[in-house]
Amino acid sequence: MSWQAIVVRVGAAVAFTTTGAAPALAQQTSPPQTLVVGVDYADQANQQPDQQRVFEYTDFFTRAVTVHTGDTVNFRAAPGSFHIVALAPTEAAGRAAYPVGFPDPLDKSPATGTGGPKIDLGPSNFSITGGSTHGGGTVAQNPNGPPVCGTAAPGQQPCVFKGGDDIEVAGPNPGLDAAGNPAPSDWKIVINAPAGTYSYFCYIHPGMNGTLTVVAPSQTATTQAQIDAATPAQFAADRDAALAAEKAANVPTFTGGAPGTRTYKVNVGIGTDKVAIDEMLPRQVPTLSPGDKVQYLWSDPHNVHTVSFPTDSQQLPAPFGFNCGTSFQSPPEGNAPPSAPPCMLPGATRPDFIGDPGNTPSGTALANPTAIVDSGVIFGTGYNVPGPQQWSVVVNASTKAGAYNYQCLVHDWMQGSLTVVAGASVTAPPAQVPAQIPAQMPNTGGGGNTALFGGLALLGLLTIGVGGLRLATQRR
Ligand SMILES: [Cu+2]
Repeated sequence: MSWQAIVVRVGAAVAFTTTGAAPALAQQTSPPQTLVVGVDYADQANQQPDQQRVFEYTDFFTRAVTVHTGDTVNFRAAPGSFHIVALAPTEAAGRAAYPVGFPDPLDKSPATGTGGPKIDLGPSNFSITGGSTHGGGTVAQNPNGPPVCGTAAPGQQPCVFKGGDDIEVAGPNPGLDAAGNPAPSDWKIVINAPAGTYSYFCYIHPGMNGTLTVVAPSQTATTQAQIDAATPAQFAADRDAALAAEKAANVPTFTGGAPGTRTYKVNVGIGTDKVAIDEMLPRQVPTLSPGDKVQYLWSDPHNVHTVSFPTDSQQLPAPFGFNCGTSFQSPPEGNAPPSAPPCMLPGATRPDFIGDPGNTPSGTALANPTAIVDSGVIFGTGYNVPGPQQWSVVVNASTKAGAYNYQCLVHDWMQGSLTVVAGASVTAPPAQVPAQIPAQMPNTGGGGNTALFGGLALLGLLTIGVGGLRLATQRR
């Protein structure tokens, strides 16, 4: 699995508090300065797709900066990361004006996997210039980036944030160099806003945000030295909280009694306030007997995932594609040209780009290890799109014995497995099954406004539908 693929398909987490750098030296009339604010963080020790685990730091380093009118903020994406940074009066106002996803207005038939609405992808998956709290602005069609302003691309000037009700959205800015290798990637925006308090945040990771304060020339602004000094401790705190949450969730839990009456719980990713942990937790479910159930929980509020059997099948759909009504059409892989035009709903004038609606209702019995069984894309609670944030499979007398391997279509490295044995009375290995552990997830602490998202994928895929471009991301 390449980092490039990760980038395309990753999402992240949340940041609420504004514990940024402390005030700095006073300068009466300072020349305009540029402050570099980190977006995500490179943490190779915990970004290991080959071991089915990736921490996405859904955090800004730091979470608060104070500037003067005329200063520039350079949002520097960590190598391999994928976020969509925006400035707005508040994150909530930004989300209200430009949702990431919303129930399909063209097709009211339910998604097969969740039974809930099919989910369209919104404008905030792209660059928006001149936007506002009541919409409008120029929405680019650049699903794979780069942003339309503020990057090192030839001819680009910095973007400009005017304050008031202005909303400016970078669009996808993956942490890749021109050759597609992981590298820091800058997005610069001039702050031409009057004194006041504003928000910077990531659209695809609800709750990943920080506070931008614009002050009068006579007041002090944050210095780069302050940001740089505060960053290591902030990263360490984020990482340690995520490691603890991962450890706590990496334990098989079930309710029920004897084998054949159990419901096992699996987290399809979890989140802390500042990290999206893109991992199936636990990765392996103890042996299942007829009558047992596996309940998958979308426990990370700020990410998007699927549960899709079997792993690495060419028959699995892309996580985002075209809604044909009764079927779902994946966009072309990689940079391949479309083999056919996107399907259209009856009477529609444009393709309907949605999350994979899945092919298997929750509660369906597994048949055999090679059958395509797909939950479809499910958004965490932070996106404010309809759930439910869970889906399940069961084992019955007709389920073939064997190993059942599954993955997330958005984050290919997120993989897990179940083992099914035939017959009704099989004793699960006691060592692996600590009695009736309550299936409590670590509290992600964010409340309704903090969702972790596996948003990367969303963006990259979305793009495909609209613009025809796509990051070079192959499902393996
Ligand atoms: Cu995922």
